[in-house]
Amino acid sequence: MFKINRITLFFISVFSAFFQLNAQENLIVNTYNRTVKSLNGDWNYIVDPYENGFYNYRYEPFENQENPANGAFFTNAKPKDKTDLIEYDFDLSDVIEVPSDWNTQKENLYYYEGTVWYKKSFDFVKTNQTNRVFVYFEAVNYQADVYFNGKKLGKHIGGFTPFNFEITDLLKESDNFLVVKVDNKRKKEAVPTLNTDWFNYGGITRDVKLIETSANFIQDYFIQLNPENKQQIKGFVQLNGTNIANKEVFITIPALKIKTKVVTDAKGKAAIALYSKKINYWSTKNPYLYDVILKFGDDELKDQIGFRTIKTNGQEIHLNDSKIFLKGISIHEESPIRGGRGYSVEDAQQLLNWAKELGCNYVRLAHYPHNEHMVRLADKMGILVWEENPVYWTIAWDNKETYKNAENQLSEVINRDKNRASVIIWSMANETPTSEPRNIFLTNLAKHTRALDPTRLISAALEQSNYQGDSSVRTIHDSFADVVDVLSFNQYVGWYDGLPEKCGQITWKITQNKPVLISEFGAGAKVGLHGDKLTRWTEEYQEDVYIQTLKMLEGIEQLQGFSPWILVDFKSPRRVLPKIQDGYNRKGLISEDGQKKKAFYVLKNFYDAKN
Ligand code: GCB
Repeated sequence: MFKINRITLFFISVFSAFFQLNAQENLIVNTYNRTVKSLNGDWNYIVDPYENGFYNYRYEPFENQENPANGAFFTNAKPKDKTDLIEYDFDLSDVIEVPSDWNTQKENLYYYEGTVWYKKSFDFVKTNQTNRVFVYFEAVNYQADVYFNGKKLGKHIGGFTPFNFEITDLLKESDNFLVVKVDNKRKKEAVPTLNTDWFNYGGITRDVKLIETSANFIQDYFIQLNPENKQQIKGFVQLNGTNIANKEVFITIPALKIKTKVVTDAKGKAAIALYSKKINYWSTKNPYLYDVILKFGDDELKDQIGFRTIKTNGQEIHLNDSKIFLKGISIHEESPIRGGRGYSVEDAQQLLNWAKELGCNYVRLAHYPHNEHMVRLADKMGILVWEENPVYWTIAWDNKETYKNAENQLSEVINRDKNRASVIIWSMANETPTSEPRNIFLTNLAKHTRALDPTRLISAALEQSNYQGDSSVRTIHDSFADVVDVLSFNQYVGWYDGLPEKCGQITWKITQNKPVLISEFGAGAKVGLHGDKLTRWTEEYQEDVYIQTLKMLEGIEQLQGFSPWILVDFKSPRRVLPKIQDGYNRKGLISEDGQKKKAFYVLKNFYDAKN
């Protein structure tokens, strides 16, 4: 029915490859302190399980055709007269709230995995004609194909990291329409893969913003303490625009009386090196944030940045050269207020308040990058953070695209959060089975991370095993342990591995001379279910697992902290036991409706007693 010539196809694919690269390389940081207009709120949506709005009846993508037919949803077409045949209409379709997942907003979409089209219309008057405008998505799960006023801007893969596209040349003062095809189908070769233990929420799950910038502007900067010299603040600033070579950028930190000028190179980048002997170091007890102001021409950008070092020293972890024990808890990004995917400041505040109440100085954000509110609040609250890439369980280790995807998602979270003092550990993966291709995959990720960010530690939640075949002695036998800075692993003695009393029979022989963090331990309990401590799912069983595990872990000489599994019960389609799980993983110390279980207090007492 439709013919398209090869040259057109070629140009379209070159163009979309370019735009994909663009999305990650031109990420605009610090959208909190820029001129933005929110596109949150009601969007029209169309559920499209057959992807009828994307492919024609020969299963050829409409977007590869010179004149996309009226069936292509991204054209947002309307009948021109009464004879016109158009079989969809965004404006007559129902609305859905952005940000938020579709699963908990629309009952009939609870388990839906597939394509949903989103459309938002808006007017926009630029404050200055020469200004540029970008559309910025904090996260869309999992694949987003983005179109603006009928033109493709690009696509983004990965459900938990931000991306932006420029729309300056396509923008009108009125009747703009932004269309996003959101597809959350799980795939074997994706990151994460088919199999996880969390809910695959679909949708535009975080904020959408229009960012207005000058023609040439400050796109990115990295301003952190030099781990090798605590009197030096180091990094770079990167400009964006056509006139960015050899330009002056002023950096001011008023409280340190620093006012400095750097000059950009041909690519608009300049190295930063600032000195002060009077830095008030950021720490868990003193989460001091400095106002940092960057100025380039008319463009002025502020941030609040903490300065601290994080290093390992033999078997210890040092924050500002002092040993610190990480009193942690693992957290999934679910809203403790509404249920469903968490996205708001209030969600983040509630989760981190609970962590504080538990006595934590550290949280593990599992198993994927959480929203930016979390790390910004952690900065203010003095909570250390482990951030994780969603390389989970059985990834397609041999697939080059899978690697690229994992690396890209990791780069995006590092880009977003590299100025947050709270973030101390980048985690490459969780519970991945050892094999040669997996070791290469993870080692390459670690190399990439170190090149992007030499100021933080690298880890991964590994698995433990029997020492020389003896199940009463446990060890870490994994060559990736040689690559990480901090040796972390999950262990479930007392839950998946025997009964709680088994903790008393196990000793640990960890041979690596590195700090050890237990990234997970725990047990399931239904809040309000009571019984003796050998009855599964009771609060008493879970409480006993905590008591026994804490005793057992004292036997690990290198132990520098832990993040038990998990702060709050969370949704997982793997958890089907009626009356107990009902779709929830019950290992939370707090139920999904905010009730604390007995084990909460065991851990709290332990943390309160530990300085
Ligand atoms: C694990 C996983 C975590 C699961 C947990 C469990 O080891 O890392 O994602 O939810 O166990 O509850 O089984």
